[in-house]
Amino acid sequence: MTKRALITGITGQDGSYLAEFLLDAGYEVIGMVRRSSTVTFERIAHLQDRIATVHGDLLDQASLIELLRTYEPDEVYNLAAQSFVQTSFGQPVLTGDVTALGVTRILDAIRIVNPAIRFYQASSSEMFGKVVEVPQSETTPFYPRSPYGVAKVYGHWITVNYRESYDLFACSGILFNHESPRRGLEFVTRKISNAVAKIKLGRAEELRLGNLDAKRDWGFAGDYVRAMWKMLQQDSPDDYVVSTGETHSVREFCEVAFGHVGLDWEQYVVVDEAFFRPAEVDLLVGDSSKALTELDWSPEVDFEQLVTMMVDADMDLLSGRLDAIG
Ligand code: NAP
Ligand code: G4F
Repeated sequence: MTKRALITGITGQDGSYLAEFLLDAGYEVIGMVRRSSTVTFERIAHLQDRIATVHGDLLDQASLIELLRTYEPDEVYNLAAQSFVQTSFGQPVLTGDVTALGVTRILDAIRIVNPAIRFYQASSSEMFGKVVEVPQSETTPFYPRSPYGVAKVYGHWITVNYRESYDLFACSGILFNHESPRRGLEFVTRKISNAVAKIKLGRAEELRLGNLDAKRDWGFAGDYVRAMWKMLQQDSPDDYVVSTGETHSVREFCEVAFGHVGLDWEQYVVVDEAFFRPAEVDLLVGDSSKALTELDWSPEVDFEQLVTMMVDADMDLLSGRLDAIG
């Protein structure tokens, strides 16, 4: 029997990689998209004839119930969110409504329509925030440092609560930062790779960044969607940290990215207060040994490969060698 998956957030970075992965695994893929005045399908344009896109919104409970009734998915991957930390400081209520309460809306829709549906929640290492131990694992207490982080803590615990209250097969994947050539341009990695390509091609002269000392455990999004799927194939639902176990600063990311095209980052990067946050997450590094042992998951792309992949892709895109990041 062909399995059917519903992905919320299919137009995002992870949604596009997960859709590719599930299609290759023989799934029928339904992607939930929200109404917008322009088309936001750039990342899934190459999949359009293989997936069905249907309208719904995490802010609208009835639309979620209707989608589950109509399409009867076996698995739901909840990737939709207001996912940019900086924006969450300016739009804290919207972030809470989508990124926190949105999880309850979809969990409750599952409880009402079909409690046998398996559910994946996109939780985040941002929940660890001002970390209380290094490295961070499934047992590390949360200390979020942004409205986004606070919203994700709510999403995590409501997932656990619905699992325990209603016996739902609901998993929370605590994923550390994962990047790719499809990453949104506002996130620091893609901001750097894109600026490196522009500077190299003579289309920009400098790159303005915030805190260069922040350290992140950066992996490749294509590796991380495998872990999401594996969680839903287990005998029982659980929560897992997904990470590389290595941490690097924004400064190191700049060094490798500029160095890859023969440039010295210090000549181009300008520190700009506008990109500092009211409260910062200084250091993230994950311990994903549970995912290795129980899911047989480990990352395949390392830090250097990730940075150079992103710079190469932006060089191709900006020199017209690619029409889109597909
Ligand atoms: P992303 O590129 O920002 O994609 C977010 C997706 O959510 C987009 O498809 C967006 O649709 C959709 N969305 C936003 N508001 C919505 C709403 N009200 N109703 C329905 N859809 C809505 O994020 P990502 O990097 O792929 O991340 C996927 C998920 O993993 C997010 O929940 C994120 O918070 C979480 N996460 C990400 C990372 C990471 O490092 N990437 C790490 C840990 C957790 P539009 O295209 O219409 O805007
Ligand atoms: O790339 P970022 O914006 O990602 P951040 O805040 O770590 O959040 C991402 O990862 C989370 C997982 O931990 C996800 F849940 C979340 O959805 C998102 O995908 O910033 C990374 C670091 C921060 O410390 C930031 O202060 O880079 C620092 N930074 C320095 N200059 C900058 C900049 N970040 C951005 N976006 N832009 C800058 O100019």
